Amino acid sequence: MQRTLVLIKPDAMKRRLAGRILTRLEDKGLALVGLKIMQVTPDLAKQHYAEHVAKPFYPELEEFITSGPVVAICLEGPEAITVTRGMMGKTNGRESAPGTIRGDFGMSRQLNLIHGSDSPEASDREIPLYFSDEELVGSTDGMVGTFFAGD
Ligand code: IDP
Repeated sequence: MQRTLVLIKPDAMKRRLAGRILTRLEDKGLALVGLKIMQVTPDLAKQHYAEHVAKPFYPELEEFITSGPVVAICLEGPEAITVTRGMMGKTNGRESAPGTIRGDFGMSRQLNLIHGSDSPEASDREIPLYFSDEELVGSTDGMVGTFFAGD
């Protein structure tokens, strides 16, 4: 069982796509274990995108990710990181396959609607940037655990 950090980015919020994106992830079978709407600060942006801070596109990326609220989501499921990345599609919406979130809803490399952790190391680092332990529920008990039984 894996957890991943997803952000519904400000462009998707402005376009009122949050519900449709969340529905896709839930329809797939990923379990919501954390969910909130929040404003990313410049400090948080620098922590989140630490690997990109020195890149030429970083100032624009920070401006974008702090330009309005995001929905922060922690999802859980078997291979949740790879499953979510597959559903997102490639970074650039123009290169993203139809059927993926970025492929179906976007034409931009930067305004690409959704973030998802790209490795277990990334999710271990990113989830605590957005959620305290108290804000995450356990999904391995009760209904959600039953849903994944047998995998
Ligand atoms: P990912 O979100 O598909 O994992 P990363 O390479 O980690 O892609 O880049 C983080 C985010 O930075 C992207 O989702 C996108 O919003 C933005 N970005 C990436 N590359 C560029 C670029 O070349 N120009 C402008 N923005 C970029």
